[in-house]
Amino acid sequence: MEVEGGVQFEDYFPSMIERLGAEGFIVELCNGFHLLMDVEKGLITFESLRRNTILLGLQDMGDDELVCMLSEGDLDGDGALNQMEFCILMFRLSPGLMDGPKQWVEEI
Ligand SMILES: [Ca+2]
Repeated sequence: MEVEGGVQFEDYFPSMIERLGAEGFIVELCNGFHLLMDVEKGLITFESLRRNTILLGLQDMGDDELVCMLSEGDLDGDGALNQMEFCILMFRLSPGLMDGPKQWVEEI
């Protein structure tokens, strides 16, 4: 996943979907997950997120925002994001990107 410094999600994702198509976008999301995750746990934790946000050009995000992002995306309440939770969160952070994000979420 290549991100220029300071690019925001809302600017970045629509053009990415346009370029890659929905399927390619999902592949990129999975790549993003692997960039951000804690390798030993296979999950995105606060620590792994904080360590790796710079890779996504999100180094300006504060701890509060990271905590918020984690709690927003954490569906099973274990305090970390697994791959599915991360993908769902990314879709939710990108409102109006696709016609059927909910449908897609139900399929996985
Ligand atoms: Ca979780």
